Amino acid sequence: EQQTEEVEVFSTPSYACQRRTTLDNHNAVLTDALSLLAENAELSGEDGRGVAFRRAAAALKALPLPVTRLTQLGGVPCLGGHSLRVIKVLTGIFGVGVKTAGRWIGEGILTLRQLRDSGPTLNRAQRAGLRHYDDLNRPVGRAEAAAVAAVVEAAAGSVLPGARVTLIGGFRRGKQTGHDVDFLITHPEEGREAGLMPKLVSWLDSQGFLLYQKTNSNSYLEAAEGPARPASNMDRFERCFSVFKLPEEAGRGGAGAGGEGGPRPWRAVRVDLVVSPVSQFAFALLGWTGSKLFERELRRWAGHEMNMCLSSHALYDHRQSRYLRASSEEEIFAHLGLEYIPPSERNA
Ligand code: DGT
Ligand code: MG
Repeated sequence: EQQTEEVEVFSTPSYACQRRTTLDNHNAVLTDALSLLAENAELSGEDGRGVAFRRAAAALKALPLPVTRLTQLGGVPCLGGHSLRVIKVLTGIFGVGVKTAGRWIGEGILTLRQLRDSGPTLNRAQRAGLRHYDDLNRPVGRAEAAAVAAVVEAAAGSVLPGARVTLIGGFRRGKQTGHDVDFLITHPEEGREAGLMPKLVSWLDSQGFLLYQKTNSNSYLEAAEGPARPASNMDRFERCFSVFKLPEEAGRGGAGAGGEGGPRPWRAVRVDLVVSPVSQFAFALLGWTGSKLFERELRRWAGHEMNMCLSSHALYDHRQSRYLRASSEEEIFAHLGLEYIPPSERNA
């Protein structure tokens, strides 16, 4: 699902004769799928399309690593046309990555309709993704984010009075639209937040706000992990990936109309919920506000320039061999020897 691990963006020369292509193919799933498309095209006499697929397959064959994200393929030639479009439509489904898309193409599934009809076994996330495909590929606006915020605040206030809900991600940086809405939830009294997520989720579910949810429980233990691994940017907070069923209000109308049945009273919206203990709140806030590149550069600065390890949980100083505490983002920037940059200026 969503992680901020480093991914290489490939750049490849256009002609196969400019590239060195060995027998080591790191993208066999995709290249097999594309070769199959090429064969089909050739068999039905569409030689042009056949060659296009063969070129696309060859470009992928030359890559030094497996592709994990579509965004890596920006610099790969010959993938501009039909090949990329097919992969794009399929990976546009929430819960479907390049690997799954490649497997389906290999099975002859090129469109959402074929996927719906021929039905390989989909997991829960993919079923939700396919069912709400249009909604989930339509940007979420600020008004919708505010409406989700109201729901999450009601939920948190109801299951843990005093809980604080903060809008994070792109909307905190002032973006007008987003692919999802992200929230960080904490409680001013350390420890009170423990076990909050399951309660939150069951409240939301009981009120009919959830179309899909997957909850991961907290597994971060500072003492147990020690400084050896704090740089890991995979979070160990209680976290919930979900799809909300957001009622469309009259005021926001219009945009929500979709599907065969005409205007609908609700739309599906991706929502990420994260719960952090208040002692880690500033780190979580900084780590989840983004942008992704800004976060990556913060960690790079911390490591290379300060000999520190920054994560969404903590900041470890290797020189002093200790964790540096902070209760605000300002303090973390100060620890890092950086001028404070507000969220609206972190849109790197
Ligand atoms: P969007 O939703 O496409 O408008 O853009 P953002 O900036 O809201 O991006 P999003 O929602 O993918 O993630 C929000 C921020 O949270 C992102 O800038 C980096 C951070 N983030 C996302 N997933 C993870 C994760 O698994 N671990 C950590 N530590 N941070 C994450
Ligand atoms: Mg977001």
